[in-house]
Amino acid sequence: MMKPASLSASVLGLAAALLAAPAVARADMPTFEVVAENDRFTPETIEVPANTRFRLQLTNRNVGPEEFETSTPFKELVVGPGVTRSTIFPPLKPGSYPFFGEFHPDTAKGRFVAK
Ligand SMILES: [Cu+2]
Repeated sequence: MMKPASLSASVLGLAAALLAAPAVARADMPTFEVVAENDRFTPETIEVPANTRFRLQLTNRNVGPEEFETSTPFKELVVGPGVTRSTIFPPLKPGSYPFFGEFHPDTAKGRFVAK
């Protein structure tokens, strides 16, 4: 039987491990940065690892808001001017996945290429 002191130490250790785990997962997740500027996205082609969750981080340097959107998988990310936000994409099979800016559909276009 554990003494109370060692019991609470192991509970604390477990709590610390549970708290640490998501931070490690976040740090390990590949992150791709995109900038919206002059109503376009840079870069326009983003190579991502296939079958791997990844984070998209979007910084909006347009004068107005932008909405980053993909149809497959369906994702929307609305970002106000001067703001950076991120969203997580599910694992993608190898292929090309277009994205566009819903507020500037004629100019803000690009694609993820999963390899
Ligand atoms: Cu939308």
